[in-house]
Amino acid sequence: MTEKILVILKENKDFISGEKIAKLLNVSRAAVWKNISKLKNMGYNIISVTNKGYLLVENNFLFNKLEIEKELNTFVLGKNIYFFEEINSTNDYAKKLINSNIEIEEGTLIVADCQTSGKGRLDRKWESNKGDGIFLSLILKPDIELFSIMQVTLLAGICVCKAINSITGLNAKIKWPNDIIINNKKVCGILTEVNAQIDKVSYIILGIGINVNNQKFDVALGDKATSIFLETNKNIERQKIIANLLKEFENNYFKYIKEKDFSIFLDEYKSLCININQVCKLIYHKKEIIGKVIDISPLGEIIFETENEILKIVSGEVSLRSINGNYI
Ligand code: BT5
Repeated sequence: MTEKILVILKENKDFISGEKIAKLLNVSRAAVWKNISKLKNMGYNIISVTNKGYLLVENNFLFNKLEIEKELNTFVLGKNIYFFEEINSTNDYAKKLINSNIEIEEGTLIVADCQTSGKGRLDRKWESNKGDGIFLSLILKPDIELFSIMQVTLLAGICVCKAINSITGLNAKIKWPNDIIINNKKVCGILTEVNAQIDKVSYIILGIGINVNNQKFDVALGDKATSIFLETNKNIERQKIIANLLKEFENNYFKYIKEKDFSIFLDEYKSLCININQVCKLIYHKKEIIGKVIDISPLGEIIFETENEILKIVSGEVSLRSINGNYI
């Protein structure tokens, strides 16, 4: 009911009485009052005036479960949301849910306003300050083989780029496999973790971190990171990006699961990928190899040409670095 009252308050630009809200929702005035108090505690600025009723002073930057639910227009993804003001890591929480006795629906979404131990790949740290970024994990249950997980990650990269670009007009690109880059700096990272039996996937945890309203970063990151705010000088409501991203991902993910074929997204991936035709250093099994990325295969591997051979490489413990400064 809290959400319904919020919608009514948002739709009314003038005061609306408790009685009218109660009538609209067919509930008691006491129930309205209780839920208005709940909204106030959540940070909504609601003015109450005797004989006039309630007026919501809009604050576009509140970020909570209600605001996310209100924006979402997906059918499956995000139907179940766990929201935290602070958590160690949304991916770790997803793991906890999967290992609990609760039945977890496909598309369950975990979102936090801040992470105390945000993780990157290989236990690297993901800077996750309060109020600035998107930290989310989606629990998926695709009927695919272990090898194909990488393709789900690549697909997510396409969708993050499209969501950022359509909302902001920026030109976000992908650094293979799944760093999202704007003007040579990292704006988003994706961490996919898996729960599998033999070679079949049981669950995928798709963790996505996007820098949205960050005005600065830890010195340790130097100038390797950027945010949408730093690139546009505008603050953006994070829930809008989440909604756009989930809609985009839902369309593509279910298409992918049906066809079990990444090649239908290959042209789009390649058009967003900054590595093609770049000479770079590949860090692979702790070895550094210099070569040129000549293409991306229909399975999503990079095709890497060195002096002596052509390698096909799947994502995993690989890192690509530009040697001519074209990207980080
Ligand atoms: C990633 O790892 O890029 C995956 C990041 C995934 C974060 C999300 S947030 C929600 C979910 N819950 C989690 O706990 N994690 C996921 P990797 O490719 O290993 O990159 C990590 C490197 O990126 C670090 O070593 C830093 O150099 C850099 N980095 C750290 N924080 C950053 C930030 N906020 N913005 C840009 N770069 C960052």
